[in-house]
Amino acid sequence: MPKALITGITGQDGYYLSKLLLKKGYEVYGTIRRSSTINTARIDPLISEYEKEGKLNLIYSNLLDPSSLTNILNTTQPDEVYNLAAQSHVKVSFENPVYATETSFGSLGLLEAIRNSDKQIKFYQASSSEMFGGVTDGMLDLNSDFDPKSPYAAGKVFAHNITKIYRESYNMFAVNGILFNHESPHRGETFVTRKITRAIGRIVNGIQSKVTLGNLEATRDWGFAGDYVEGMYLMLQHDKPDDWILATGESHSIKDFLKLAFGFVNLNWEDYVETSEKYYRPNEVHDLIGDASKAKKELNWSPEVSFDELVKMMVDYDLNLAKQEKVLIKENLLQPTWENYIL
Ligand code: NAP
Ligand code: G4F
Repeated sequence: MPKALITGITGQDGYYLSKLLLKKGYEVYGTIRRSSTINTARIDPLISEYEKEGKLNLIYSNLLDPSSLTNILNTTQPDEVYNLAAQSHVKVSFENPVYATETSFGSLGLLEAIRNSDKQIKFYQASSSEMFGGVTDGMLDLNSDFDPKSPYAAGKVFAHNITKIYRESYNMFAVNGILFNHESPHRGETFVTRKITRAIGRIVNGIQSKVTLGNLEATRDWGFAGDYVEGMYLMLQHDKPDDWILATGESHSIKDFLKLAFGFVNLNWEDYVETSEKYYRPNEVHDLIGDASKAKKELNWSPEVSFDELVKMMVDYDLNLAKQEKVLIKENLLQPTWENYIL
């Protein structure tokens, strides 16, 4: 039975990837961070299903603590390591720049731990389209230059480069997946797509009246996270290590997203959306669109879920969630604090 170690298993991609690998029969080890409240909500259904039989195992660790990484590799001896851990919010990376970049620098500690324990372990690094800094001419591909525009992106460029350096220097199976934005009902609630669909659910259920956003003109190449983790897995099954882009090749503005999402509940987005400087970034990545033709050709990967299907999936999920919240609010079991939330 193959063994995989996933850093950042409690995040959006950690949920979809662990689900995929568990279904494939892997024994999965995931790193979690100690926090004052329990942070395993996304993977709780997987814990119930797989933990008892020892298929899913959670271990405390932090990418900022290399000793924890060495210990985990020695005790679990995985065949594959998926390094998904990051402070992944671009705007927050301007507010906590050292923490955000140091976490990406932590990838080096993990690569070193692999090099010193077992160089046969395959390593996946979660690289990001943010490294390109935006479109200058046509679609972004593997020949496009990196021009990071945030501490987050600068940290990711470091992790990307060091992964390639370890591949070339030590003959390690280390790959970079440069993924464009991917979303889902399990997307963090402070990313723009989920912030919008959460607000729609609450507006329809009468527990929120408006949503305040930042730059509505930016465009993104949005795909479905469930499709993208399949690509991560395929990269580690390829016969040789390399770098690949995963993207849909389509881009839409925040306004397009708003129009479509509010349209699904027959509301006009302009009646519910405000903008505030608070959500603007010191430096913006205006437009992103990616060319995933190499992944299609070499990995036989292509996204299955369309933009419309993705938005509908997120709206439907959040309508249902808000309906449940409404019941809890009525029974005084939940405080309706959402409009004051730091998002
Ligand atoms: P996410 O939902 O924000 O999850 C990030 C995960 O990293 C969480 O499990 C988080 O733990 C963990 N983490 C944060 N700091 C850590 C640290 N210092 N040590 C150990 N774990 C830490 O992100 P995601 O959307 O799943 O993305 C997964 C990876 O892909 C990230 O590296 C992200 O930068 C990259 N990426 C994402 C996208 C996208 O569109 N989603 C696109 C390109 C690249 P807690 O739950 O405790 O916070
Ligand atoms: O949803 P976002 O915060 O995602 P962003 O910055 O594109 O980053 C995500 O995708 C990257 C891949 O390209 C990942 F590497 C990264 O980890 C993360 O998953 O913002 C998207 C756009 C931005 O242009 C932002 O300025 O939406 C704009 N926006 C407008 N109003 C907003 C808001 N973003 C957020 N988070 N919140 C707003 O209120």
